[in-house]
Amino acid sequence: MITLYFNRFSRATRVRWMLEELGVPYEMVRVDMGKGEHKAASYLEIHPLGKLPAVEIDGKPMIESLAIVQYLAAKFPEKGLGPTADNGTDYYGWMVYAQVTLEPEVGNYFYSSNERFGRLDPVAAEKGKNELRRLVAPVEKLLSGRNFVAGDNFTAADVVMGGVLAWAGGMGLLEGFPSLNAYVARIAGRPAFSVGRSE
Ligand SMILES: N[C@@H](CCC(=O)N[C@@H](CS)C(=O)NCC(=O)O)C(=O)O
Repeated sequence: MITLYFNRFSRATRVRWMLEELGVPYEMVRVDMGKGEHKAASYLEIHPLGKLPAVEIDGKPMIESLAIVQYLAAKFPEKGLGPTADNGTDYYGWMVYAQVTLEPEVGNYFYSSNERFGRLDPVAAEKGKNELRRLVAPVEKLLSGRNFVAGDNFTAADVVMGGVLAWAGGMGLLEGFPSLNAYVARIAGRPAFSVGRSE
Protein backbone atom coordinates (compact mmCIF):
# COMPACT_ATOMS: atom_id res chain seq x y z
CA MET A 1 0.00 0.00 0.00
CA ILE A 2 1.19 3.52 -0.81
CA THR A 3 0.38 6.43 1.48
CA LEU A 4 1.18 9.97 0.37
CA TYR A 5 1.47 12.79 2.89
CA PHE A 6 0.12 15.69 0.92
CA ASN A 7 -0.29 19.42 0.89
CA ARG A 8 -1.04 21.09 -2.42
CA PHE A 9 1.35 23.97 -1.70
CA SER A 10 4.35 21.66 -1.63
CA ARG A 11 6.35 19.29 -3.80
CA ALA A 12 3.87 16.59 -2.78
CA THR A 13 2.04 17.66 -5.96
CA ARG A 14 4.89 16.08 -7.92
CA VAL A 15 4.40 12.72 -6.25
CA ARG A 16 0.61 12.82 -6.52
CA TRP A 17 0.91 13.66 -10.22
CA MET A 18 3.26 10.68 -10.67
CA LEU A 19 0.87 8.36 -8.83
CA GLU A 20 -1.98 9.56 -10.99
CA GLU A 21 0.07 9.01 -14.16
CA LEU A 22 0.80 5.48 -12.99
CA GLY A 23 -2.86 4.89 -12.18
CA VAL A 24 -1.99 2.83 -9.10
CA PRO A 25 -4.00 2.85 -5.87
CA TYR A 26 -2.78 5.08 -3.06
CA GLU A 27 -4.17 6.77 -0.03
CA MET A 28 -3.57 10.35 0.87
CA VAL A 29 -3.10 11.93 4.25
CA ARG A 30 -3.52 15.70 4.08
CA VAL A 31 -1.02 17.60 6.18
CA ASP A 32 -2.08 21.12 7.16
CA MET A 33 1.14 23.11 7.14
CA GLY A 34 -0.72 26.23 8.28
CA LYS A 35 -1.52 24.40 11.50
CA GLY A 36 2.03 23.07 11.78
CA GLU A 37 0.96 19.45 11.34
CA HIS A 38 4.19 18.76 9.44
CA LYS A 39 6.16 19.42 12.64
CA ALA A 40 4.05 17.14 14.84
CA ALA A 41 5.94 14.32 16.55
CA SER A 42 3.91 11.67 14.69
CA TYR A 43 4.85 13.16 11.30
CA LEU A 44 8.51 13.58 12.30
CA GLU A 45 8.57 9.79 12.57
CA ILE A 46 7.92 9.73 8.83
CA HIS A 47 9.90 12.77 7.69
CA PRO A 48 12.65 13.59 10.20
CA LEU A 49 12.81 17.23 9.05
CA GLY A 50 9.04 17.70 9.00
CA LYS A 51 8.87 18.50 5.28
CA LEU A 52 6.59 17.43 2.48
CA PRO A 53 6.29 15.19 0.66
CA ALA A 54 6.81 11.84 2.29
CA VAL A 55 5.35 8.49 1.39
CA GLU A 56 5.02 5.18 3.12
CA ILE A 57 5.34 2.21 0.83
CA ASP A 58 4.30 -1.07 2.36
CA GLY A 59 4.91 0.49 5.76
CA LYS A 60 8.36 1.92 4.95
CA PRO A 61 8.78 5.70 4.95
CA MET A 62 10.51 7.41 2.07
CA ILE A 63 11.41 11.06 1.56
CA GLU A 64 12.72 13.29 -1.28
CA SER A 65 10.29 13.84 -4.13
CA LEU A 66 12.85 13.21 -6.88
CA ALA A 67 13.81 9.86 -5.38
CA ILE A 68 10.16 8.92 -4.82
CA VAL A 69 9.29 9.61 -8.46
CA GLN A 70 12.24 7.52 -9.67
CA TYR A 71 11.43 4.73 -7.24
CA LEU A 72 7.80 4.62 -8.36
CA ALA A 73 8.81 4.47 -12.03
CA ALA A 74 11.03 1.49 -11.20
CA LYS A 75 8.43 -0.20 -8.98
CA PHE A 76 5.85 -0.23 -11.75
CA PRO A 77 7.90 -0.94 -14.91
CA GLU A 78 4.81 -2.17 -16.76
CA LYS A 79 3.47 1.40 -16.72
CA GLY A 80 6.31 2.53 -18.99
CA LEU A 81 7.27 5.73 -17.16
CA GLY A 82 10.86 4.73 -16.44
CA PRO A 83 13.88 4.82 -18.74
CA THR A 84 14.34 2.40 -21.62
CA ALA A 85 17.58 0.87 -22.81
CA ASP A 86 17.90 3.75 -25.28
CA ASN A 87 16.81 6.90 -23.48
CA GLY A 88 18.41 6.65 -20.02
CA THR A 89 20.99 9.35 -20.70
CA ASP A 90 18.31 11.93 -21.48
CA TYR A 91 15.88 10.59 -18.88
CA TYR A 92 18.27 10.83 -15.94
CA GLY A 93 20.31 13.76 -17.16
CA TRP A 94 17.41 16.12 -17.80
CA MET A 95 15.37 14.94 -14.84
CA VAL A 96 18.20 15.85 -12.50
CA TYR A 97 18.93 19.04 -14.46
CA ALA A 98 15.35 20.13 -13.77
CA GLN A 99 15.66 19.45 -10.05
CA VAL A 100 19.22 20.49 -9.31
CA THR A 101 19.96 23.20 -11.87
CA LEU A 102 16.60 24.76 -12.73
CA GLU A 103 14.41 24.43 -9.67
CA PRO A 104 16.59 26.39 -7.21
CA GLU A 105 16.65 29.36 -9.61
CA VAL A 106 12.88 29.25 -10.07
CA GLY A 107 12.53 29.12 -6.30
CA ASN A 108 14.90 32.06 -5.83
CA TYR A 109 12.88 34.12 -8.29
CA PHE A 110 9.61 33.09 -6.64
CA TYR A 111 10.74 34.23 -3.19
CA SER A 112 12.64 37.35 -4.24
CA SER A 113 9.81 38.63 -6.46
CA ASN A 114 7.00 38.02 -4.02
CA GLU A 115 6.18 40.38 -1.18
CA ARG A 116 4.41 37.87 0.97
CA PHE A 117 7.51 35.94 2.00
CA GLY A 118 9.37 38.97 3.39
CA ARG A 119 12.32 38.41 1.01
CA LEU A 120 11.35 40.87 -1.71
CA ASP A 121 14.46 41.86 -3.67
CA PRO A 122 13.82 43.21 -7.17
CA VAL A 123 17.54 43.23 -8.06
CA ALA A 124 17.95 39.57 -7.08
CA ALA A 125 14.70 38.72 -8.88
CA GLU A 126 15.89 40.30 -12.13
CA LYS A 127 19.25 38.58 -11.85
CA GLY A 128 17.57 35.26 -11.11
CA LYS A 129 15.24 35.66 -14.06
CA ASN A 130 18.15 36.23 -16.44
CA GLU A 131 20.06 33.29 -15.01
CA LEU A 132 17.05 31.03 -15.34
CA ARG A 133 16.60 32.06 -18.97
CA ARG A 134 20.20 31.10 -19.62
CA LEU A 135 19.63 27.73 -17.94
CA VAL A 136 16.43 26.86 -19.81
CA ALA A 137 17.92 27.64 -23.24
CA PRO A 138 19.34 24.09 -23.63
CA VAL A 139 15.95 22.64 -22.70
CA GLU A 140 14.30 24.80 -25.36
CA LYS A 141 16.74 23.30 -27.85
CA LEU A 142 16.04 19.75 -26.63
CA LEU A 143 12.27 20.17 -26.80
CA SER A 144 12.30 21.79 -30.22
CA GLY A 145 13.00 18.33 -31.62
CA ARG A 146 10.78 16.10 -29.48
CA ASN A 147 7.58 16.09 -27.48
CA PHE A 148 9.01 14.94 -24.17
CA VAL A 149 12.28 15.06 -22.29
CA ALA A 150 13.37 11.50 -23.09
CA GLY A 151 11.82 11.23 -26.56
CA ASP A 152 8.35 10.77 -28.00
CA ASN A 153 6.81 9.29 -24.88
CA PHE A 154 5.94 10.88 -21.58
CA THR A 155 8.11 9.57 -18.72
CA ALA A 156 8.78 10.33 -15.06
CA ALA A 157 11.45 12.79 -16.26
CA ASP A 158 8.56 14.93 -17.51
CA VAL A 159 6.93 14.89 -14.10
CA VAL A 160 10.03 16.63 -12.77
CA MET A 161 10.87 18.86 -15.76
CA GLY A 162 7.21 19.64 -16.52
CA GLY A 163 6.45 20.68 -12.97
CA VAL A 164 9.46 22.98 -12.74
CA LEU A 165 8.80 24.58 -16.14
CA ALA A 166 5.08 24.99 -15.43
CA TRP A 167 6.03 26.86 -12.26
CA ALA A 168 8.48 29.07 -14.20
CA GLY A 169 5.98 29.62 -17.02
CA GLY A 170 3.27 30.61 -14.55
CA MET A 171 5.52 33.47 -13.40
CA GLY A 172 6.16 34.65 -16.95
CA LEU A 173 9.76 33.44 -17.04
CA LEU A 174 9.51 31.50 -20.31
CA GLU A 175 8.57 34.29 -22.68
CA GLY A 176 10.35 33.89 -26.01
CA PHE A 177 10.84 30.12 -25.67
CA PRO A 178 8.19 28.65 -27.99
CA SER A 179 9.10 25.00 -27.49
CA LEU A 180 9.04 25.34 -23.72
CA ASN A 181 5.65 27.01 -23.82
CA ALA A 182 4.27 24.31 -26.12
CA TYR A 183 5.71 21.68 -23.78
CA VAL A 184 4.16 23.27 -20.69
CA ALA A 185 0.80 23.39 -22.48
CA ARG A 186 1.16 19.71 -23.40
CA ILE A 187 2.02 18.84 -19.81
CA ALA A 188 -0.73 20.97 -18.27
CA GLY A 189 -3.27 19.30 -20.56
CA ARG A 190 -2.72 15.95 -18.88
CA PRO A 191 -5.53 15.08 -16.47
CA ALA A 192 -3.06 13.64 -13.94
CA PHE A 193 -1.21 16.97 -13.80
CA SER A 194 -4.38 18.78 -12.67
CA VAL A 195 -5.32 16.11 -10.16
CA GLY A 196 -1.80 16.29 -8.73
CA ARG A 197 -2.24 19.87 -7.68
CA SER A 198 -5.89 19.83 -6.71
CA GLU A 199 -7.22 20.09 -3.16
N1 LIG B 1 14.13 18.17 -1.48
C1 LIG B 1 12.87 17.95 -0.81
C2 LIG B 1 12.30 19.32 -0.43
C3 LIG B 1 11.26 19.21 0.66
C4 LIG B 1 10.77 20.59 1.05
O1 LIG B 1 11.55 21.55 1.21
N2 LIG B 1 9.45 20.71 1.22
C5 LIG B 1 8.87 21.97 1.56
C6 LIG B 1 7.57 22.17 0.75
S1 LIG B 1 7.87 22.06 -0.98
C7 LIG B 1 8.48 21.97 3.03
O2 LIG B 1 7.99 20.98 3.54
N3 LIG B 1 8.67 23.10 3.71
C8 LIG B 1 8.26 23.27 5.06
C9 LIG B 1 9.41 23.27 6.02
O3 LIG B 1 10.56 23.16 5.60
O4 LIG B 1 9.14 23.41 7.20
C10 LIG B 1 11.92 17.21 -1.75
O5 LIG B 1 12.03 17.38 -2.99
O6 LIG B 1 11.12 16.39 -1.28
